[in-house]
Amino acid sequence: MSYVDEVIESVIKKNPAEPEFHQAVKEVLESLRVVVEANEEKFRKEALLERLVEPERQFKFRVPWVDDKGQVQVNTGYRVQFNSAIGPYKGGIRLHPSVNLGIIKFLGFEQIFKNSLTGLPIGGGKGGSDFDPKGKSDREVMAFCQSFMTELCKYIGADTDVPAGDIGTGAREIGYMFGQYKRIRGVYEGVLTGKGLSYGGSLARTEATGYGLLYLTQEILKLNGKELAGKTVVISGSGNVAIYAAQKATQLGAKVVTMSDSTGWVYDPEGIDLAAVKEIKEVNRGRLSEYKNYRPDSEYHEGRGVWSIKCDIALPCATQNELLLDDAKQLVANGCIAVCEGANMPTTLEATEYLQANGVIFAPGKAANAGGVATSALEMTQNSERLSWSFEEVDAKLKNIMVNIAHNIDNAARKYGFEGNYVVGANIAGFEKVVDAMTAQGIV
Ligand code: NDP
Ligand code: 2IT
Repeated sequence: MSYVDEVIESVIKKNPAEPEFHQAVKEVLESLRVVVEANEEKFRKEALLERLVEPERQFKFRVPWVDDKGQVQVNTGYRVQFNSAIGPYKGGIRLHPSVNLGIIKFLGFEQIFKNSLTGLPIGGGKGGSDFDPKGKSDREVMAFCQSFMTELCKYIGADTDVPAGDIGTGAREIGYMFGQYKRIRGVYEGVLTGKGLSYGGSLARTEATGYGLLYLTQEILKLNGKELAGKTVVISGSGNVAIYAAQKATQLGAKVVTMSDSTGWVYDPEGIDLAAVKEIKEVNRGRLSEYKNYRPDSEYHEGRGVWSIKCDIALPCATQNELLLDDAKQLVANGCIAVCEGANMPTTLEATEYLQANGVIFAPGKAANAGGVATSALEMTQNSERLSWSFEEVDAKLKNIMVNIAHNIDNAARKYGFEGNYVVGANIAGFEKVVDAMTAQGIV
C-alpha cells in the first residue's frame, strides 16, 4: 500500500466518528501524492505525514454559565493547536450547536495549509464550542464567553496561540473574550484578532475574508482569460464572509442574485440589496425571511436551493458540505464557469471532482478564503508595533496577498503537471513551506 493510503487508513482507524476530519485529510493527502511519492523514503522514515495529521496538542473543557432564568447551562469548549512549524497557532473560534472535536480538527488541519499560503508566519489551530449564540441575550453571550475564556486563557497568548472569529463568533463575542483574557492574565496584548477598532482591531478585518475571496476570484478568472465584471453570482450564507463577498462582487461589477441562511434563501434577480441584508443580519440578528419586507419582488424559499439558480460564478460562504454532487451537476448544466469557496470545505469531494471534470474553475477555501486570516496576521503585526494602519493600506496588502496566492497555486499546479487544478496547487504550495520548516526543526 502506498504511504499516502496507509496514513489515510490509519487516520480513519485512530479517529473514528470524525468524518469531516477524514474528508479534509483525504483531500489534502490525495493531492500531495505526487510530492510524497517523490520523497517517499525520507518522509516515511521521518513519519512526516503521521506527524502532520496528529495535532501537537488539543484541549477539551467544561464551559458552565448561567442563563437569564438562573438555570446553569453546560457547554463543551475545544482548542486544537495543530501545527506551529511556521508560527504561533492561528485560527478562529466556532460557536455552533454542531461543533464537535472532529469539526474543530478538520478546520485546524485546513488552517495549517491556508495560513502557510498567506506567506505570513502563522501556524494552524482552531477552537470552538457547541454553544449556540442564536436567540441568546447579550448577557447570556457574555456569560458564556467569560466562562469559555476563563479556561482558554491558560493555553493562548499573543506569541503562542491567537484565536479569532468564525461561525457564530463576531465582534461582540471577541470583545467579551478579550475583556476576560485581559482581566485574568493582566496583559494587554494582541491575543485575539477581529477586535473592535477602539481596542486594537484592524481596519478591513471585518471585510477581509469576503473581499479577499473576490480578489482571488478575479485573479483566477484573469489567469483563465475571463473577467468578473458583468457576471451573475450566486452566494450562500448571509454572515460575515457572505456579506462582504457580496459587497466586493458588486463593487467589481458583478451581480449577486442569491443569499441564504440556515432556514432559507432569497433570490433577487435585480441584485441583492445589501443594506437590507446588513440590517436584518448584522443589526437585528434576524432571519432572511424578512428580506421580502424590503424587496417585495424578491423570492424567499425555505430550505436550501441557491445552487439551482442560473449563474456564472458560485461562491459558497456558509458552512461545510453545503454544495453536493447534485448541486454541482445543476451548476454545470446551468453554465457556471467558476466555484470559489468562501467557507471552509463547503464542497464535498464528489462535487469538487465533478466540477473539475466538467471544466469549472474551482478555487478551494484554503486559498480562496485566506484573506481573513491573512488580515488577522496583519492585525497581529499592528498590535506588536502598537500602530494602526489605514483601511487603504490594509486593503492593498490584502489584495496583494490574494493575487500572490492565485499565482502561487496556479504555478504549483503547473509545476507538478496538474495545470488548472487549484486543489492540487493549493495543497502543494501550502505543504511545501510547512514541510520545510518541520524538517528543519527536527523530530518535534
Ligand atoms: P457567520 O456566523 O457570520 O455566518 C454564517 C452563515 O452561514 C450564516 O448565514 C448562517 O446562517 C449560515 N450557516 C451556518 N451554519 C449553517 C448550517 N449548518 N447550515 C446552513 N447555513 C448555515 O460565519 P462566517 O461568515 O464567519 O463563516 C462562514 C464560513 O466561512 C465558515 O465556513 C467559516 O469557517 C468560513 N470562514 C470564515 C472566516 C472569517 O473570517 N469569519 C475566514 C475564513 C473562512 P444563520 O444566520 O441562520 O446562522
Ligand atoms: O477559517 C478561518 O480562516 C477563520 N475563521 C479566520 C481565522 C483567523 O485567525 O482570522
